[in-house]
Amino acid sequence: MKLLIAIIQNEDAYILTEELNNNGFQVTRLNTVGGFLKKKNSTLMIGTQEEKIDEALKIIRNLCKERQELVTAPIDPTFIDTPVANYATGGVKVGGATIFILDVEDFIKY
Ligand code: 2BA
Repeated sequence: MKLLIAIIQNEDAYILTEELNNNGFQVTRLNTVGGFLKKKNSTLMIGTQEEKIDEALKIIRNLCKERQELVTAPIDPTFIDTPVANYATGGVKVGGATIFILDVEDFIKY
């Protein structure tokens, strides 16, 4: 058995969870926050058999879109009370999904 941990964007979480459920995958959704952008995202935990991993990855790949996020930050982050004029805005590409695949030692349901 494997545990798939997929960090995805909130915009894709509902439809992806529906699609995974409809294809026989059990999913737990956690509300999470990205460390860099500090923006809310979703982390899905999907426990499944090894033979079904490719099917789950295909569903995730089809439904999770890469997006561009605008970030505004001080040009010199060491300068306290930075005037507005000294901020810069740039684009950051956020991936459709970041996925970890772990081996599960035991799986118990009571
Ligand atoms: P965030 O940490 O908020 O990162 C959002 C996006 O910002 C990243 O997209 C990446 O394009 C950029 N980014 C992140 N850290 C950066 C840095 N130190 N310098 C410059 N740009 C940086 P993704 O790579 O697609 O990641 C999307 C979200 O997936 C991340 O949100 C984080 O929540 C999670 N994630 C990605 N890689 C991870 C990892 N190795 N371990 C744990 N979580 C990860």
